[in-house]
Amino acid sequence: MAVMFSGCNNSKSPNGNRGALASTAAEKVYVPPGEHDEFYAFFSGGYSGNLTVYGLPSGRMFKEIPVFSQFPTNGYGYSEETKPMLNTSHGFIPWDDLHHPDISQTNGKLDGRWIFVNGNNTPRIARIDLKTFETDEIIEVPNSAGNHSSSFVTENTEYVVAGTRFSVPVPQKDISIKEYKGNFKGALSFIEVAPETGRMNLKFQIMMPGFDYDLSHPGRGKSHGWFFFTTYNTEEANTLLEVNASQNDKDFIAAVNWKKIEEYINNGGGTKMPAEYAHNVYDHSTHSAKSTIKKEVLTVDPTKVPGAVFLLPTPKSPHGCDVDPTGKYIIGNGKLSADLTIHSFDKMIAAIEAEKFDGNAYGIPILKFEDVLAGQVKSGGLGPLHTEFDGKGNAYTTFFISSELVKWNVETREVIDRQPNYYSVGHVMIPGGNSAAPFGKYAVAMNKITKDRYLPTGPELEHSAQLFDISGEKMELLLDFPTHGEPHYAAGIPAEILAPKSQKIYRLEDNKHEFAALGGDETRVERNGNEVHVYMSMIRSHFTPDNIEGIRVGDKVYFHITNHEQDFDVPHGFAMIGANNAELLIMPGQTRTLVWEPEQVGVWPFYCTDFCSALHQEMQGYVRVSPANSDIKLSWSLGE
Ligand SMILES: [Cu+2]
Repeated sequence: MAVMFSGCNNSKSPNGNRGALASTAAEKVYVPPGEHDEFYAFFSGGYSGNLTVYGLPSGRMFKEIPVFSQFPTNGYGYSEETKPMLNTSHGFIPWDDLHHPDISQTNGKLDGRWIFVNGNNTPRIARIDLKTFETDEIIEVPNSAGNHSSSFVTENTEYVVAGTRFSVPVPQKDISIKEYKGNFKGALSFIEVAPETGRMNLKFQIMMPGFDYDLSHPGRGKSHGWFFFTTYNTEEANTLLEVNASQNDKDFIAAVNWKKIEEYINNGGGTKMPAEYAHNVYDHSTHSAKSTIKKEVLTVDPTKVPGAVFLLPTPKSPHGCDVDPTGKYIIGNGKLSADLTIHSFDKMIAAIEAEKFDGNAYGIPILKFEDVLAGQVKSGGLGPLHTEFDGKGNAYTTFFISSELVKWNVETREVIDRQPNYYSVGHVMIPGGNSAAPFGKYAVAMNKITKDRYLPTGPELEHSAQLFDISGEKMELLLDFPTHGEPHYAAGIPAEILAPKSQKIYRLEDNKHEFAALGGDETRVERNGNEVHVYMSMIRSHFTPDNIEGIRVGDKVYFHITNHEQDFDVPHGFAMIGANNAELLIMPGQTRTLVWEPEQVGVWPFYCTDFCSALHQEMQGYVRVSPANSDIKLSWSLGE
């Protein structure tokens, strides 16, 4: 234990084993040149706002997918086509704090169509297409703040949820923060997902008491139709929360029968209220996003739907809320508790049917702890946070304070094994972890503190993921690798499900972008007042047109650029000197638009930023910028 706490001093032999054992571990993670990993792993990028894609077991990072943050690497959030993705009711928000990725499911199994992630800060849920690995849709969540207990999906991806961490006045108003208690509300939002297209729609919000809603997981199997949310601050304190929100010995897991609420709504229940929230959708045929502001949301008062919401007392300030693959057990990890609490779904239903309640909170029935408890794990660890499952009857729980991963049996609650983490582990991920069918070969621990695990890089270190082989009785540490931002949870899926359907190009004949230049004869430059539209094409190794004259200071120049390549992995870039937004990286068959507002007279070059052929350096052109009052005619060259 001492080693785990002293973190900074054990650089010589942190895992104690060298020689034969270490080389066995190395072989298990070694993916030879040209061969592929067995799993994709999607890591939340935390405050980077983005999602990162890794291979397991190698720990190699393949891609960073921009979601909530502007991304200069490819111009996401800078190009005219992608700017609408970052629109919100607060205006353009070019960053967020991305937390929990979850892969779509069919019949409780990962289907690999989409991955959902939440923006924790400015409440949003995004859907990423797993054919293109691009963000297709972002929906803002009204009446919420700190969208934390998200974005988990039900077993047929009927819904993705967004539970608010911070309760707020609903509707927002100017009131004293001291009036928190009883006046603030916690919205649990159910966003329906269209089965064919994945298109999201905020179907309803349950207006819960003003607790903090921390994490959530869907029921499955017999508990399908229910959703479970951990709460803290059931004290409804509004100051010094580290003391005042730890007064109650038990907080709650809120059990929500969403099928019952759905039925209530489908029969005309619920109250429509005004709300402003953005819904941003990217269209792969026009290669462009549109942002729409919605004006209304359907809210549900849980006390008006008998049998829909119950509170399960759970010690002590619970964080993780995890449902085992069978759907029988709901595990609440009390972050101030040494023991894990396992609730039984069957016992919960029996207690509800017998109406054995222990009072209520704002009209929501509270069940008795003993009536719903299946058992506890007396682990001796400190600060349990999250639990995942291997599909073979075992659970794996992270302990933040004692920095360890503990394996235990779900039925007997006996501890089987424990492995130290370096250091302060948060989430753990087993591929398929939030599903009825996990792939229990590897577990990845996501550590908050890295200290001496890598070469020092100044005060800032990337966080650390630790890969364990969990195929045997004992866990075996195989590999450390850095992760970008602050990872909160990850989602893994066998490569054989995703790789075969990964898209290689965008077909030019499907390009319906309104400013695309699809044939050489469509390339041109047009002036409309002080707006100049350049319809440009690119193919190895030239731009058409290349030399443009007749641009004036004060013009707004739109470069609409279509990449004519139809070959896998041949993007071209576009960079304009003095452009104060970004460069663009344009995929084969795609159209992207960069706005440039020239401020200085002169002849200014542009060029391709992505080395694309032996003559990549020759892929360039000029724009001549004349004074604002110049009468030089607009002209350009097409290679003649
Ligand atoms: Cu190029």
